[in-house]
Order: sequence, then C-alpha cells, then structure tokens
Amino acid sequence: MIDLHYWPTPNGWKISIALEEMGLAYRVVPVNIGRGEQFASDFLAIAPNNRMPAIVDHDPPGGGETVSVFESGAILLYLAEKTGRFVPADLRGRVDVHQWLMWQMGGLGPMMGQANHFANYAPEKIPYAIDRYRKETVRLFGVMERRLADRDYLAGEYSIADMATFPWAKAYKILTLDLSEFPKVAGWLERIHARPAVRRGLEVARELSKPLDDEARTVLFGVGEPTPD
Ligand SMILES: N[C@@H](CCC(=O)N[C@@H](CS)C(=O)NCC(=O)O)C(=O)O
Repeated sequence: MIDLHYWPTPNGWKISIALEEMGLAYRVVPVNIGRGEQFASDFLAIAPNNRMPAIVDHDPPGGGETVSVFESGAILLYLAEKTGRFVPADLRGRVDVHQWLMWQMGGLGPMMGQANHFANYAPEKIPYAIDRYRKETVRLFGVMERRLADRDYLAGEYSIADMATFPWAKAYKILTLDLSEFPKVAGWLERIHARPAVRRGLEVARELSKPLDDEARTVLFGVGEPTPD
C-alpha cells in the first residue's frame, strides 16, 4: 500500500494519474495547502520542502523499511522503477523520458506556476513579470509543439514524462494561451485526456478543490509560515 500525500493541483495530479495508470493500491492523505498542513512536522519528516505531493511506500521493492519520496519527478521515477512501466528499458528510450521529465520539472511547471501567480494572484500587477513568465510559457509550448511534430508522445511511447507534463499543459486556459497555435499539443492533450486512468487520476479528491480564499492566499503567498501543530 502507498500513502499519497496529496491535494488536487497539477503537481498532485501527476501522481494520482501515475498510480491509476500503474494500477497500484494507494490511499489518499489530504494535505490542505491552503490551511498550512504542508508545514506540519509529520509531513515535513517525509517532505522537507513543505510541498506536496509525497508518497510513503509500505511495500517497497525488495522489502525492508518503508520508502518515502518527495518531489513529483522523483516520485514518478520511483513508481516507474517499482512497476517496470512507463519508462523504456533501453538506454536511448530511457534518456528520452528522463530529459523530457526534467524539462517539465525545471521548465514548464515552474514557468507556468509563476505565470499564473503574476497574472492571477499577485497583489500588484507587474507587467514585466506577467510578460516574462507568459512569454516563457509560450516558448515552452512551442518547444512541445515541435517535439510532437513527428511523434504521439514526448518520448515516443506514452511515459511518465507525459504524465508529468499533461496536468500543467492542460491548464493553458488560465493563461489565455491560444491552443490553435499549437495543434500538435492540442492533439496530444486530447489523446492523454481520453485515457480512462488519466480521467480517474484527475477525479481523485476533486471535492477538496476550492477557489483560494483569503486565508489560503496568506498561507501560500504571504510572509511567515503558519505552524498548525
Ligand atoms: N517541485 C515540486 C513542486 C510541488 C509544489 O509546488 N506543490 C504545491 C502545490 S501544486 C504546494 O505544495 N504548495 C504549497 C505551498 O506553496 O506552500 C514537485 O514537483 O513536487
């Protein structure tokens, strides 16, 4: 059994989708990031960066003590290694998955996150910041468009790189990106969205998702760290 420390956001969906795709048994442990539960000491013991998702595997490969993993990219690699699925066995295929997974982790996710923050949440409208992260997001969509010109998935076969990228890319609307400029990305989004496991992953704890209220904005964007325990 795997404990999934989770809240329904793009980084959380990466892992709920992967667990569904891999058919692994898991139970959801909600981390209400709008109420500061990411700063609780028992959560920090497994996720010292005070961000979800994180997992605890009570049945790790080879047995022995539980394994805990934080950072969504590391979790995806762990789950792929555990199941032997969604990363090819051959060197070149593996390298392709790794580089596109890192591209998402270091590029698309952080840039879209900042673009969304400055466009939709920052208390002041800072045109330079809004523009800077939006342009970077558009550039990254262009990179994806070219990559998908002659293949159905980022690393050829459907892989954890797609599972990492899809929940962010599907949020293009919050940045008012025009998807008609990226037809290959649009097709790729449709193909992934049609997968039953992806649909199930996006439904996990959906009822917890709420628009950010004042308290959540203070916890997530304010100064200082609340300590719930
Ligand atoms: N690089 C991390 C990012 C995780 C992340 O940013 N999670 C957000 C929600 S999507 C979070 O937990 N935020 C809590 C906070 O900002 O305090 C990963 O990929 O796991």
